[in-house]
Amino acid sequence: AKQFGIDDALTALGIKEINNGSSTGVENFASGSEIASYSPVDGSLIAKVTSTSKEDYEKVMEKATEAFKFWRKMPAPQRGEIVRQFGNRLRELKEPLGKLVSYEMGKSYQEGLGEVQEMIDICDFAVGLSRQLHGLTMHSERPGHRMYEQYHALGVVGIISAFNFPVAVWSWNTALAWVCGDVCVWKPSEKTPLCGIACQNIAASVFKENKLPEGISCLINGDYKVGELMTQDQRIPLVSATGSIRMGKIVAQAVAARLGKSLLELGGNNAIIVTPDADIKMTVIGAVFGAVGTAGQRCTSTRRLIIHESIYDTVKDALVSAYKQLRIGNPLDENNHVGPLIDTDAVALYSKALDKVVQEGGKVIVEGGVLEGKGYESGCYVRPAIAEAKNDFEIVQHETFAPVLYLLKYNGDVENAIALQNGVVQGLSSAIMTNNLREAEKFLSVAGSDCGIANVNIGTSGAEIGGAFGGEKETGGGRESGSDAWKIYMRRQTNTINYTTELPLAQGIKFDL
Ligand code: UN1
Repeated sequence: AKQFGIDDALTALGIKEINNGSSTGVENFASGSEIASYSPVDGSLIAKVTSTSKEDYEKVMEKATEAFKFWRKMPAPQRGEIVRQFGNRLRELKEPLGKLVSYEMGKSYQEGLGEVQEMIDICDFAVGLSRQLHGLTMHSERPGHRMYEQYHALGVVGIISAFNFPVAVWSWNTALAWVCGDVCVWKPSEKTPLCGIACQNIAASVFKENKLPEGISCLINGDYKVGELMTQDQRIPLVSATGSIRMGKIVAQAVAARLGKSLLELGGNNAIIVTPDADIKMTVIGAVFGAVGTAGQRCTSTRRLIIHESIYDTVKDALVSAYKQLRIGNPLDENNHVGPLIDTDAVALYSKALDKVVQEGGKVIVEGGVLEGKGYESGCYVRPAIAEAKNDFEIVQHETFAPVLYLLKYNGDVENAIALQNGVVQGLSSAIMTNNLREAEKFLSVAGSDCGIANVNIGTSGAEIGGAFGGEKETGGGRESGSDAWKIYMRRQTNTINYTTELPLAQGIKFDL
């Protein structure tokens, strides 16, 4: 991995050191089985990571629970100061971390840097937030009484994240949770464990420099069984999980069985509606980036284009010629647009989807296929494909985490397009391309898009951290990142204070002794 400076990046992130010691953020706790991390870029083994055993997990939880008792009492703006330092450390390490993300996950280096930028942005947001954890005050119905609400730290927050945003999604959760006074236990995807270790090293160094206890940031490694330790753990009041709908249903039920809270950010089936009033050039840029960026492995990736029949052929032709320009190859080489899929299992799902759409009566108009030969030895590089399809095809209803774009045709009013767009079980991101105010407002109205994200003249992916991120229906209903998403990381308390010498009851109830 000498090429593109990967070795230097690993050294800068302290990956080498951690391998012979702890991966938990707690000294010398790591005794389970091994997880091997292979790069989809060139197929080579980057490193092996020890997965967390049940005994280790217990030790982590003890440390975390202890650390919480300290951390919750530190004034929130002081916690913000720690997050500010963490954000600055990320600024210093943006390039090596962006490179590791690209190498371990396979997204382009530019997108790897973008992901680290999202981490920096959420830190800045959290620093400001640390002085704004506001509750409301209310007027009491009783004389001489005051009522208000306050937000207190919740406890140990469990974070389960996916391979596709191996560092940013953790930071959206953890930066907010930290300023809220919580401590975090993070299980990154077993497909990107080194990104987890790199982040944990960065966080641990900042906590250590500030002489703060271990356990404010904890890392555990492993597959779903390790995740289960958290979902079933009564000591974890909130589990935030990002991943497939299948995983989310399991997590939600396990957490609900003990009446804990879960924050779910699950699959999407995101569409762009292209109306007769769309700017075609903008549509093509938005759709192509949305469909092939991150090799179609964002939960916000564009899966469906719903195009009005009057401009269908124009849009289709423009897309076909845009796809011809795409360069597929090593994502660390800035000349390439599309990198590999995460692993060969993902490649198999991609191939299956293309077979399935044809079986169901669809027509492939930009051929897919798995690339072979020099530079493609990992077996993870595929050609982005486009198929003409129908919304009710089973495969179209399903989220395939790969660069496969389905073209759907609508006629008549934009309402018909909205019905197609909403006609899936997922509800994450959506967009309309139009210069027609009526169409745009219909799309944004209560009878419009049913998604958590609805954009006008922007594609479906690439949301900024300032807004709340997440979606409806089987996307899970959770909101992370900006706006008031912080509230789920805290517990709300309503306080009524009587400063008189009487004890009047609410609702005018008389109870005289
Ligand atoms: C994800 O794919 O899980 O909006 C997150 C976007 C990114 C985040 C995607 N900011 O595409």
